[in-house]
Amino acid sequence: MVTHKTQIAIIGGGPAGLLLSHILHLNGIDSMVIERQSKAHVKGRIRAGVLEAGTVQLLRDVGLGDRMDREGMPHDGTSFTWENKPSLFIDVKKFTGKSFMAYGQTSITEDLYLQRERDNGQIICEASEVQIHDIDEKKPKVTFLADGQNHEVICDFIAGCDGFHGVSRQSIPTHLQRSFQRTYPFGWLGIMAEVPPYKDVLYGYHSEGFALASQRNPMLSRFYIQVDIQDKIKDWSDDRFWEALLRRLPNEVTKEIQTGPSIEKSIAPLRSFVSEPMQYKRLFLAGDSAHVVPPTGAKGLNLAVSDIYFLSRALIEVYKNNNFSHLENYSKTALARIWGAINLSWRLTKMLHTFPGEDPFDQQIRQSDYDLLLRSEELQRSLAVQYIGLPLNL
Ligand code: FAS
Ligand code: PHB
Repeated sequence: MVTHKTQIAIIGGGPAGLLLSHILHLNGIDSMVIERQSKAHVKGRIRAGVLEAGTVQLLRDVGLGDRMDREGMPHDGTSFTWENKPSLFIDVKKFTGKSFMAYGQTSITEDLYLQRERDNGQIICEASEVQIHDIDEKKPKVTFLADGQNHEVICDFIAGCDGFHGVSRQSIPTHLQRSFQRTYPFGWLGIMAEVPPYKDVLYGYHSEGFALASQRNPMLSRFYIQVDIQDKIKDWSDDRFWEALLRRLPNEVTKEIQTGPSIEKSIAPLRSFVSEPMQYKRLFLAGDSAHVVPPTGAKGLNLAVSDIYFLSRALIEVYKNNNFSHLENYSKTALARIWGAINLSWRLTKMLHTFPGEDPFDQQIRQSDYDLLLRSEELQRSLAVQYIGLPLNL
């Protein structure tokens, strides 16, 4: 048994785990990240693309903004289109004074790994059989297998940043847990193409299905279309994808879209999920280990960041001032912001997707949601405030 000692054991080396490790390091607090996959696998994941104003500011504040500010694409608003109706630009800058940034989670993960390596951060990759022990003791423990050896990490606290399929959430006694879930009867087929992107982040409703135009940099586009939950990648050639996407968007948009061969293609399922509480004794959950949102509101990664803002602030208070108040209220504080994002993501998903088996009443309600947005600047303001993200220092 190889024994390690640290202050915070972090399970999961995705954006939540790495960002927590980095912020703790900046505040002189020692941590060890234990990641199941290889570094290449984690860095190769293609996921989120839109950063809320609070996320952008936090990354700058902790010294991770340089590449984002060089390569990211700032936006003052987001576009909506609707079959046979006028398009709508939600002017987030006008309503909130803030902008959001198109900058891929892939790049953020690369930036985080690079920074942790520069700071000699302890990151154990390709760890298996990760287990949590003694979370109700003063010195909880994480054990795992790596390089053919058994390891134990003796620590003060454990951060469960291991995503929806991780082990951390299961370590909270089931009789204390409450979970809330909605699974959606469709998926998102996403492609990456090395072509100049459409100018806006654009959400499109069409009776054939939802479509989204996004971007990563001036020569890298990201597009999605709603597909049947049973669909497989092999069902979708590039040509079929582009034809479906262009059918679902109005001519004033499609004439600006450049198509090209996909360099990545994947289908993601959509679900809304929250598990409460996000803490038990010396275990604290953050990011997708505690909650998952459909990507329609671009909230998943941003919620992971706000969880880490709250959790790192709480742990720093404990070590610097022996003050446990933020830590004791971590779950309550994080959940208040999480449910706001769950709400927005669910509403936009309901409004912008066709649901199998829905009746004409459902369709009329969906159309009226959009018609009200078109007519009401107050509703547009409300959407802008939620889309840009509530301030982190609530
Ligand atoms: P992550 O899942 O990113 O990281 C968890 C880490 O823990 C992983 O590296 C995993 O390998 C590791 N792990 C798991 N089990 C472990 C164990 N037992 N031991 C050790 N390590 C373990 N969000 C958006 O905002 N926009 C999008 O378009 C979008 N698209 C997405 C597409 C897909 C297919 C998925 C799955 C998610 C998408 N998301 C999107 C949400 C996504 O970006 C998450 O919100 C974000 O990755 C959350 O970060 P983490 O909480 O760090 O979880
Ligand atoms: C993306 O760029 O991947 C993206 C943008 C907006 C969303 C979801 C995903 O709502």
